[in-house]
Amino acid sequence: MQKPTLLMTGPYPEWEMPLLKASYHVLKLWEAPDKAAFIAAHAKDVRAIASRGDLGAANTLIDALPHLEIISLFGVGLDAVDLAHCKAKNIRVTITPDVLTADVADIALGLCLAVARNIPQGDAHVRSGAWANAMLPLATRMTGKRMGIIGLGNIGMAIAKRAAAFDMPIAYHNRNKRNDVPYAYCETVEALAAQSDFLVAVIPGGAQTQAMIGAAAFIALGKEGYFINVARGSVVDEAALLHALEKGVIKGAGLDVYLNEPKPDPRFAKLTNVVLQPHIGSGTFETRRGMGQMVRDNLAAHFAGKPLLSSVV
Ligand code: 8YV
Repeated sequence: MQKPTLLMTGPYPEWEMPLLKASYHVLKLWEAPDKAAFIAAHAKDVRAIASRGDLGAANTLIDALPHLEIISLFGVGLDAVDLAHCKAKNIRVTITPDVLTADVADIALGLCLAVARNIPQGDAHVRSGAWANAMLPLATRMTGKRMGIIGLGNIGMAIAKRAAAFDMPIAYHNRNKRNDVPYAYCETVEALAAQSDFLVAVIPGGAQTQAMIGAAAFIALGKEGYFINVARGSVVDEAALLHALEKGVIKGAGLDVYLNEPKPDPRFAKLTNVVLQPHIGSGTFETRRGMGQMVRDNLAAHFAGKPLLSSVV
């Protein structure tokens, strides 16, 4: 039987490639020098897209593929796929939930600690030999400080669980109050910021959350507060964040995501009160193996006519 043609929009971990190639005729869009010509040449064959949460699939790509049946995303972010468009065209969409929850929560807490305790500065201090001449300035305690979580979904809950181990009182903001958690609910991001020392964003990106964390939230968080983002760059008004960091409106930030990835605004790199990571919240061998498996399992289920494991459309 002929293998179905699978279009990949960007690289996966290399161990995934032989596994995918065993079942599919794999096309690598990102390696094509002329993407439009590549798509036009293969459009009729493509039955599936394997993409990533951060890359998604544009409607122009979807519309160019007349026999597209399924988009399988390596990640949980849905902001880069137009679900209504997929639904209207009867194209299934799958994600990789749960497997990445713990790692994204871990990196959120890691960023809190790294920025408050000046871990990168301490590392540089030892490496450079500066320690022989001077002590590192004192840092800020994290234990017992107030944790504010914007987006109390699965990852938000995992962050809360970890924050509880640091004796942090926990509050959150969601579109709706949850009745199944003991944490304090704030109706607005600004109200949550006003009662947080660490304000962590973990809400989905997309039109509904576009720039929802802005200047007023940073003023409310205040000059002793830290902002952490493991969600999407789009959920923050990035100009307001840069201003808040440059002017000391807030104390610091730990960021895994940016508006322009992989080339974030160069002003971030000039700041000494930020810890920056290259969108690696889910970036462990363990999690990425689980994500790859889930992409393949969803695709295999689709082509076997079985129920999908984790479809959103
Ligand atoms: C991944 C993500 O980093 O889940 C998401 O939506 O952004 C991340 O887990 C990305 O999709 C893989 O590169």
